[in-house]
Amino acid sequence: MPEKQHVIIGTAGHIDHGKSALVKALTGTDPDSLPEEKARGLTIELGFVFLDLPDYERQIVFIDVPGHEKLVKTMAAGASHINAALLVVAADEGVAVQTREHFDILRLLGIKRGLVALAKSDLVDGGRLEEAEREVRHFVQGSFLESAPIIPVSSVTGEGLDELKAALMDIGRQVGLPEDSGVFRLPIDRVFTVHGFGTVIAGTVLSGEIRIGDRIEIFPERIMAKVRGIQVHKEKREISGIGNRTALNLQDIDKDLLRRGQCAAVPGSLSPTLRMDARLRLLPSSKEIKTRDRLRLDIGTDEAIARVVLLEEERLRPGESALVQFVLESLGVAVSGERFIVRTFSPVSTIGGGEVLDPAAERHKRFDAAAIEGIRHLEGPLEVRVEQAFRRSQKRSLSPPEAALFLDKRVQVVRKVIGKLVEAGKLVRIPTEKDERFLPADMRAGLIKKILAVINDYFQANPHRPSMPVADLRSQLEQEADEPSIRSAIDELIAQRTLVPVESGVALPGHEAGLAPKEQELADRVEAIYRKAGFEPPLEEEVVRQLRLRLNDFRQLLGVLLKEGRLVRLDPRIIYHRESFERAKSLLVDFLRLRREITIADAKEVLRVSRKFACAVLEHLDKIQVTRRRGDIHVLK
Ligand SMILES: Nc1nc2c(ncn2[C@@H]2O[C@H](COP(=O)(O)OP(=O)(O)OP(=O)(O)O)[C@@H](O)[C@H]2O)c(=O)[nH]1
Ligand SMILES: [Mg+2]
Repeated sequence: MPEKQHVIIGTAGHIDHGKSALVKALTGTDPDSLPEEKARGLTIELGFVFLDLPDYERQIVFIDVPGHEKLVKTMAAGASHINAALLVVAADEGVAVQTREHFDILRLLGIKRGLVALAKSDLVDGGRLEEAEREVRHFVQGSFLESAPIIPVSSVTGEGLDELKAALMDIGRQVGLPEDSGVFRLPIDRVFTVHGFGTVIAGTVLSGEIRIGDRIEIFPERIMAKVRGIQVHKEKREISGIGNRTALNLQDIDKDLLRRGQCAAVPGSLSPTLRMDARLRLLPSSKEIKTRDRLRLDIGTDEAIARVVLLEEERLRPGESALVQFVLESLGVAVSGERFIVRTFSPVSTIGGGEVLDPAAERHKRFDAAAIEGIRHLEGPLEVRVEQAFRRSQKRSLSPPEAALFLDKRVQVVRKVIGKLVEAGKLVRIPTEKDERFLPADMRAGLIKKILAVINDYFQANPHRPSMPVADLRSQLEQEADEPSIRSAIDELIAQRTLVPVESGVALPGHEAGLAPKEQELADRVEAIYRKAGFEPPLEEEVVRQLRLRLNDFRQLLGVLLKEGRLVRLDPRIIYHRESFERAKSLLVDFLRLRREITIADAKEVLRVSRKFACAVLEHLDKIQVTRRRGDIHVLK
């Protein structure tokens, strides 16, 4: 049987106004299941009750919340992901303190649908009922409940229950599926053990799907677990998905590690953080707040304690909104666009709420115009948000799935926008072996500039080096960009012929290894020694000793002299001055023209050198293909 789409309806309202009694009257099940709740006649924990209507195409699920003033945190957790609200107001008492507070919370959470039950109608006469109805109508003016039905009901006599049920079914039909990022996420609202079944977590699947055997990660603690079983509405399932109230039986996990407020999700898909950027709106009934105030931040099913940093104001007044950064006292998780509630630390009252814009923010300086502009972009249209996702990643390229995770959007949707941004010249594609990544075009331009500056500096400092090793370049740019971005920028510069590849490095075109004046002078002295030595040059060690050079310096000079062709290496031990070699070559070639062939003994005689040198010169002539060896003789080629 295919799963009916769940419609999750949260109760709200002042203590003792009849929320739980109403849920029981509608469903036959008492949401207050704890002995303590029954004994005290009040709700302490969230109650989850299904309303079974066989002919209805959807499945209504109630989340019954406590009305007690000390349990607003539990109410906020219960209301965090509901599709519609059932605001319960007792007809005899009318709008009371937590009626207001719960209603504020529903509005701050962005709940769009619902209705009002005017409860305990059996306790009042018609006149009072009308009065109460007028009061409620006035109370909900200008809100999502402005034109919602207000239905008098009695859980004792059953009056109005059918009408209420019909109205709830109507609302249920209007509830569409939420936008799905495709990445499984379930904020935990209940943890329990079932005999013979093990540890179970339950909550509403907010995105994606979950199957038996899947691995999940519990955030923010980053505990890994495996799904052993799935239940939806008390029945076993192989799979559950978005919008469904779902219980997951977990393997390899201790119940003591689990609590309401954690979030089960695809491993690696959330970023536990101490900093979140957000838009915060204060209720008109709030008092003024200032930066560093300590607040309670209710996000998802969790409550965190945080300091608020006002990024663009000195103080925030009632009814106003501003960009803020929350600095949490312990790690938390959220997704982009997630709603939250803010309550004062002590005494506790609900003062505002808003929307998370950057769920894993950097630290910002207050009044930093660039940072504020960046956060504001995250409130903009999707195209602006996608671009900002790349921009905020601080010189690091991102893959489309990474950007989609940050924005809590489907990868396909984000990919499309990326395509447009590339076309508009705002993003640059960075191909890698595994995937493709993207970088904002201006950051890429900055990186290219930086690369050229680093290379220029390098050749200023090392004029005799033929190239700058790519590894050196990378290590100097580590702070500037990630590896794929650097590699792709270098490739691009090579393709443009702004750089030339040389062995394992790069050089500027036309770069000739040159020497500083002082080194030049030393090189001249080295060259002079070889020139003067003619056909019987000294060994390298002798030159080093004679000029009192350091071996490394000498090698560098020698490298330049050989590269420039002022000296010629004949074999590992013998180096000739170019002029000496040319002279030796022409003497031997003359001899060959006359005699057609030459032996080592002949060469010894012609050049008047020892066998070692004669041999080296002849072999080098073979090597540069002036001559060719045939047994013991060499002939012209
Ligand atoms: N006469 C009458 N009494 C009711 C009705 N509904 C609830 N009550 C009584 O009101 C008291 C409180 O009812 P609950 O349903 O527990 O109230 P609640 O809103 O769930 O209270 P909390 O969960 O603690 O916020 C109980 O004693 C109920 O019997 C009703 O329609 N008529
Ligand atoms: Mg109750």
